[in-house]
Amino acid sequence: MDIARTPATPDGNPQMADAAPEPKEPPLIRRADYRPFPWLVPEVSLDFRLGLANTRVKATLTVHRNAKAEPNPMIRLNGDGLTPLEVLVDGQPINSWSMDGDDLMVPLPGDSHLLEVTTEIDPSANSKLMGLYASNGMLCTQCEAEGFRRIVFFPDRPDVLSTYKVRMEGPKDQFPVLLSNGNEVATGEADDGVHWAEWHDPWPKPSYLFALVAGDLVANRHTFTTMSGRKVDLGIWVRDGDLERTDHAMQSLKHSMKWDEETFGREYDLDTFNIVAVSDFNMGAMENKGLNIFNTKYVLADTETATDGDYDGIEGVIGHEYFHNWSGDRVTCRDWFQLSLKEGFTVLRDQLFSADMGSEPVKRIEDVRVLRSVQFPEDSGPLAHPIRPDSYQEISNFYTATVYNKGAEVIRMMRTLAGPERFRKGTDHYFESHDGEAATCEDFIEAIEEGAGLDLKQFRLWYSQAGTPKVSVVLEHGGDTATLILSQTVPPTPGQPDKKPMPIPLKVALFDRKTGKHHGEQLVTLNEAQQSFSFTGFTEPPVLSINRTFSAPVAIEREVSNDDLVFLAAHDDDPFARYEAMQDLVVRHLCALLSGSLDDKARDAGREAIGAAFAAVLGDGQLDDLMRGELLILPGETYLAEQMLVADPAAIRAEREGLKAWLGTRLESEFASLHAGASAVPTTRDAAAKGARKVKTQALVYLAAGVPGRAAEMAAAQYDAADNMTDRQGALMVLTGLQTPERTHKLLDFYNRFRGNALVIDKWFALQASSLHPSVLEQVKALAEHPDFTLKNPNRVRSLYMPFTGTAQGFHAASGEGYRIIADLILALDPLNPQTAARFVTPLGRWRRLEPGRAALMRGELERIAAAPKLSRDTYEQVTRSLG
Ligand code: B3K
Ligand code: ZN
Repeated sequence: MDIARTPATPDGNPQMADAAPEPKEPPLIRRADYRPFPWLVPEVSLDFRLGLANTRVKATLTVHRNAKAEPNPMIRLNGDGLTPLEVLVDGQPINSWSMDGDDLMVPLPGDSHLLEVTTEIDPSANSKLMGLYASNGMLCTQCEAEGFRRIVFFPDRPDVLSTYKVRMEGPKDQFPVLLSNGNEVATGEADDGVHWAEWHDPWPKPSYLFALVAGDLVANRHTFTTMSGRKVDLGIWVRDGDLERTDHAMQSLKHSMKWDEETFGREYDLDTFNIVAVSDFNMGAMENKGLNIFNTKYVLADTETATDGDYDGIEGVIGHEYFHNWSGDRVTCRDWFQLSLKEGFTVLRDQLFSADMGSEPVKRIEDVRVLRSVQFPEDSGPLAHPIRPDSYQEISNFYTATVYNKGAEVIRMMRTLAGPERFRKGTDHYFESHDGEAATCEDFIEAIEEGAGLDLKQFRLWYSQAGTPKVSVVLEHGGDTATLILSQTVPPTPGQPDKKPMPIPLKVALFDRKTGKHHGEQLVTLNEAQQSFSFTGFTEPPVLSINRTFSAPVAIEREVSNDDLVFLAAHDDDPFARYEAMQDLVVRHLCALLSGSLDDKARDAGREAIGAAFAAVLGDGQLDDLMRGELLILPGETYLAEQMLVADPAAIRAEREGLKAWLGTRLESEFASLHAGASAVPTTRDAAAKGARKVKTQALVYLAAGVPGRAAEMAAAQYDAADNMTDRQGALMVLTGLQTPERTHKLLDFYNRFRGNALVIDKWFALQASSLHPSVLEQVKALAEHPDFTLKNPNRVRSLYMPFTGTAQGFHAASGEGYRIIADLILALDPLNPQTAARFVTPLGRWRRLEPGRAALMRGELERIAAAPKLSRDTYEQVTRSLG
């Protein structure tokens, strides 16, 4: 059996045509129901006659009975909104086919057949941006996870691997460039201005990696010589005016290719590697074999229009998609439950790559910040799931921070346990033993066990248990021995009330208070519910530094004094631990304030401790500015909310802003001189200049909270002097949060300056929608009416509404209007683009952790969405899970 959708009615018959159709519950797909597909499809040939509004596709499939599967006299070819125009078996038209829902069922009597199916589609009407769609006059595809079935009928599942031959023809003036996977093997001209191209991809792949692009594009072309001396033609394809903004992407691609050879021994395997940038795209990018398709956001950059963060994002995403060539394409997933096999591993690979290209500790801090602000809340909310989920209704909903980022953390722990060299032996073994296969997470774990020589029996729980483990830490001291007593609990999550203890590798160091030095870092692994570890040679109680480099994705709970945290913030030789001590200091202070447990005196003492730690960071001549910038970032509101059972977003905002204002006032001259010093650094792309830009805006952020008048002047001056987008955006961000006439002037200037540049106008929307300004809600409503706003472009939708979901005074307005705005958006967007609509359900799912007034309002909006007559599977699943 297929990983079957359960039948529409209990007896498996289609519903009666004259009965009013009940809105039906989408079937639950279960990991345990996996069965191999009864047919192998070794070869596929696709013939496209391209048109924006009408594309005709003929698919020719060679099929053989799969000896390893239960025999089935029918072949199920998945479809989504398709009608078969013609079905041929072994060259003969047949009419014995039938439809089962959207799927085409074709009887196949023998062991081997040639199957030909023709369909016709309208790419210009495809607003879901899944399958073949039109974007700005070009045609492009997105097939992962289940978009191929919107192009042709096919066994659209990742364990059916085929070699693809693609022929496409279309009007040359409209589509001068015709691209697909693999290598171009032939081109030619037909009559009436029509031309054609044939591409052949020799590597067997699942349908989700198919890609086609046709349009009026130009390329930045380079070559790369692989480690075995093969020359690869590289092309980054964009619209005419965008060519000069592709150099950073090209550099990033070459660095990725070299890095994967050096670090993982992986060489590229085709003669051509193409990247195409499209402006209408549901996510960041897609790793189609030999033809990556990218959101323009992750390709286009120059100093004037892209921030340092954008540059880093491009490098990371180019790396990520390129690395998929091995971790995803050469070795793919058996079924979608195994998604973390390729995504978790590839995120780890891109994280290691970015760390090697820039600052390792800063990259680690950034990655942990994302994990804590996005994945931890997911793990503690209604949508919690293990990195290898057990069931889903719509797989698009499982491209999550858990599968991606926690997945990467889990594999990173294997690397920490094995050490980098042995881990590399493990990954070599994985690639060698599963090349050309559709593998499982279990295959990966076994390969690491064998190759790296690890026992991961208990470690497998990280794949099956959801929830962020809590580790409570006590350090006792007696004689010359320090004893570390660790205990763990993994909290219950939906469908998983009881959890088992998991192996938790923690890097620890014990510092001597007097010398400020530690006695060597050690790796301890907590395997049981509770365990103790002893360390001798300490005549005085040492200071504990734990979970250094964030060696395990857990929440540490411990009693620790402000003095110890200040000590670690100043002395720890692990930069991550230093950052962690600063964060801890602030988190503890703000949580205590919010719980009402601090009197004025205790509050002042807490502030002084934080102020002293900040002053030390500001005055530390040894620190580079990139790291200094990290140490100066306060824990985010989401992370703070995560520390509380029930949160009041307005109170969190008020206390956090209060602390910022206090720091801005107390350290006004330090921040001002930091700003002045950083402003003198010339604009280049090197790390020092990048660090200067980072702390420059950080200084403004604190000053804006403490001395808004002075900050407004400085920000306006920074804006006017800016010769790069990092400074300009930073200054405008600060101004947008202030109530000053400069706010309006600079917002207008920014809009007029960059009008027509979609990616920069996205920033203009995002800056206003995320601002600290008290009227953010009114501003977002007005921006939704702006002529440049459209629901059709996912980047634009995300740029307005995603930042808004982070605003305490907007999204969390006590009236509930912010929640209503997002619910209205979901209802309006769902019929057009369900995948993007469903992403906005997550922020509404936090109601259980909010104070009762807001919780009721939020829940009410979820109920309103749930009651809508026709919801996509995507939104339906997220809303029902969120209501719980
Ligand atoms: N594999 C794609 C994501 C596809 C998402 C489909 N809903 C990009 C990536 O993770 O590399
Ligand atoms: Zn990926």
